[in-house]
Amino acid sequence: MRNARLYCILDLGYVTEADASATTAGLLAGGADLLQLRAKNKDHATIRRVAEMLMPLCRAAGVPFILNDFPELAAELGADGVHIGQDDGPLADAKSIFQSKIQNPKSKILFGRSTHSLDQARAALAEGFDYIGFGPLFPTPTKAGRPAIGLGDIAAMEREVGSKIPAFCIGGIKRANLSEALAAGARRVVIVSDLLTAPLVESATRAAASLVGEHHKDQHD
Ligand code: TZP
Ligand code: MG
Repeated sequence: MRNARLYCILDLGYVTEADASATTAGLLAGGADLLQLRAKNKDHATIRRVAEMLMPLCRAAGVPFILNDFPELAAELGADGVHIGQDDGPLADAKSIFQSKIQNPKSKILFGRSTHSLDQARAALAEGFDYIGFGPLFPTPTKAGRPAIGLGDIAAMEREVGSKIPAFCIGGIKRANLSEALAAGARRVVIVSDLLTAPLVESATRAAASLVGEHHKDQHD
């Protein structure tokens, strides 16, 4: 997690249940460092079924499996983490929901928070989240209605928050504009639709992973 650069999301808005395993295999083979299942407007039975297909792939690849939105279900499934948004309540509530359902107590579960401003990023750090998402940097159809925040606050966010916990820039990032985000100071990114809609998911992911990795080498950190 500490060295994670590329966070990929299997979003059922882009990928059918039938394609979920093959697409996830492509993301993992291409170099995803974290994998989230995001399934807006899907019932728990569907989410559970898909998670149970993806988790063994993630385990085999040594990549943490994070569930979006549902701490209770994440605990029941034995996920490695849960990601919640600004409207999903405090971290303490998510933790206690998780704890009440956990089957096999494990030493470490990751709790991530979506943030949409520098202030929200600071607040998530202060609250004790393990990592944050920061964005959307660019307009994105994946989170329709959420305005882009631009690139101007990335450097300050990285300095204040990203130096303490992993901070993943997100939203409208594509291979084509990734270098802009990196040049603005992003050190870790989430890329969703650009990879999920690529004709060759694995090579698209590998290209994105190598851009983030190369930039890092240049920065000597
Ligand atoms: N949270 C902030 S922007 C976003 C999420 C889930 C969507 C990212 O998807 P894409 O397709 O990479 O813009
Ligand atoms: Mg949510």
